[in-house]
Amino acid sequence: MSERLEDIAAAMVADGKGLLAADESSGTIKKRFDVIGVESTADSRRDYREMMFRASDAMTKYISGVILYDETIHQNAADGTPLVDIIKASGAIPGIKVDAGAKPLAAFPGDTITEGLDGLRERLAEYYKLGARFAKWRAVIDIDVAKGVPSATSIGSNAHALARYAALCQEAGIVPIVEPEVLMDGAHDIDICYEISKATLTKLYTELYAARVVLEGTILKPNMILAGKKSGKVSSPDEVAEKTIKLFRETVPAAIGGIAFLSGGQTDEQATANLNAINAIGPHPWTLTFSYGRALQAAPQKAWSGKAANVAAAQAAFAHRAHMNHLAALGQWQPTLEQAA
Ligand code: 5MM
Repeated sequence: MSERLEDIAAAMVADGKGLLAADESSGTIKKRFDVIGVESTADSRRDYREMMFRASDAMTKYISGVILYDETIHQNAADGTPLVDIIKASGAIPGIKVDAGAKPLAAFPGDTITEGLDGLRERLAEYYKLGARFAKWRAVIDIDVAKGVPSATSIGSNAHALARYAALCQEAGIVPIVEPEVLMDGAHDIDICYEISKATLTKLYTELYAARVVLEGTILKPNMILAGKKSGKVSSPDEVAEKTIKLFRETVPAAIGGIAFLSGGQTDEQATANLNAINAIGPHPWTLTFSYGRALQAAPQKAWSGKAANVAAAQAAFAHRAHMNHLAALGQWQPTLEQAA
């Protein structure tokens, strides 16, 4: 494959394929394993991820790339094959999470700043040698209007960090996924999500221009525009699609390599239905696909439950969700396909 940043970015969103976000940090994967009653050890994490990367039906047809965690990019499969080689053999591109997580922003209670810039140039050089051709950095923007969260300082600091990260990635020959996640956990309505996302994306692209980031060699990983979970409202796919695309037309340059949404705590089927509705009202200036963590993995995690005997069933569950999201990335998904399965 070409090593030009814009070609890597284009391949990440091509043909209705999308990204598998398997970059849960140790704390997050433990929480996921707790739910299915599996102890989180280096071996159980390896077995679980190996199960997905060897799901050849899902990987070859629907997955363009995998976002890995530092531990995983160094791990070998049970038979000694590097996990990165299994991903590459399926035709998917290995990627790596390089942020060090969201930490409290001093003097701004309720706001966070994502850390990890120190030493990043050296870490990127190492990840490139290990096979990573794209990276991910996630900024977390919570919404609590009554408490003045997010502050303009939080949005500005996170956008600036994303731009510094993106410039370092491109210097290293690595495509940066820029992920400014406006959380859907709050009690806010869809219009507040729209306004906060608008402020975030506007600031993000101002900072990316200022940092001389080549937009064609970037992928945006955004939240969809929808009502917060605690609002008691579930935004319909048509409303999500209309508001998400309206916002992107106002704020996201057509030049970027593509858009790959996060699922953010939506149910599996919501994440698919909303992506489908977004693509069904196209054509759009960008290719829009998925970069889901929970909405791709919840079903296979449950099916697997830590047992080798369940590997085939878990791989089938993963293939099904990946297939549904592939169709949604093409605007060709229908709810009846879920029932049929
Ligand atoms: C897979 O989860 C990722 C890592 O999260 P932590 O660093 O908090 O452990 C996360 O960044 C993920 O890539 C994105 O949020 C998208 O995942 P979802 O589940 O929202 O689709």
